[in-house]
Amino acid sequence: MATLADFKTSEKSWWCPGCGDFGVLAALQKSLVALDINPDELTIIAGIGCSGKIGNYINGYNLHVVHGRTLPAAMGVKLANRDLKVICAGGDGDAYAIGMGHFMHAMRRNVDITYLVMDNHIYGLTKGQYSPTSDPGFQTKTTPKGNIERPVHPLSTALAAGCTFVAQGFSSWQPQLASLIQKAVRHPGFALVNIISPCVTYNKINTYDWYKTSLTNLDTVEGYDSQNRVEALRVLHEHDELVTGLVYQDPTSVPYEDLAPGYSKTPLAGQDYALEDAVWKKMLAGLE
Ligand SMILES: Cc1ncc(C[n+]2csc(CCOP(=O)(O)OP(=O)(O)O)c2C)c(N)n1
Ligand code: SF4
Ligand SMILES: [Mg+2]
Repeated sequence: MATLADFKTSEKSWWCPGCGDFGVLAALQKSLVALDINPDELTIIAGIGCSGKIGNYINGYNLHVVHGRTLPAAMGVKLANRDLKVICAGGDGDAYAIGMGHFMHAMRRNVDITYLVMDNHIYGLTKGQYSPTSDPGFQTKTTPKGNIERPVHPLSTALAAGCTFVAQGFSSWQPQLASLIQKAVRHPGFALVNIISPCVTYNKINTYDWYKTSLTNLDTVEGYDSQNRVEALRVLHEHDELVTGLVYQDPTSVPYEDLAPGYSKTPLAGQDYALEDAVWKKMLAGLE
């Protein structure tokens, strides 16, 4: 069984002291141990951003892809080798701005991958521009007079798009976040965990203290039914998405891989594709 040390790398951290991304990394590493996954069974597909550096700090296969393109890469990896645990990680810009088109289609396709979005309501890597989740009125380098746009609501958007697992964690609340990540990885289908991960350098409004007083923990909401999509939408609306916990899980979810006609149970990556000479010649003849 792998230990915490097996998931660490010798890479020196690039993140600012106090960045919420440290909490995401810690919860993910703890979860991998609890899930009894080995580093050689794990693929992290990371986006571009401060958040995307997370792949460098976790021992496993790591693809650091073009900005906004974690999901197509992840679906390709999962379909080529369904034995791998595929976890995507990136920022709110990577997911909900440049990557939004992929996000919508990945959810309805329901390939068995986990998506951790490290949401700090800002573009951190490029030094503080507003993002799709920035609050109205938020002043940044690109919105010096305050943000005049309405924010994307990732959780409601996910529910509307047919996502079969929707959760939100907070990087400071480690036990709940680790538990959500484990549930997401176990879920058979596409699982979104939006993680509030404060940027201490460029976002002085949505701070740790601000979240601690603004968030409602769904685990403490009596009678909350995480299998009821309509109720989930209502509660998200009521709290302006400032909740943590399991928002929704479809207990009947069947992943894309199990529905695709003719798709093999044996990982494609492990199959022998050597063609017999006669078959090859017949194929060539068919092209003439
Ligand atoms: C195609 C492309 N467009 C723009 C950029 C510049 N860029 C790099 S990271 C980034 C946004 C980062 O914000 P986010 O995804 O929220 O990650 P964070 O740094 O906040 O973790 C942008 C616009 C890029 N690298 N590639
Ligand atoms: S700029 Fe913000 S998001 Fe990036 S490492 Fe620093 S605190 Fe974290
Ligand atoms: Mg960001």
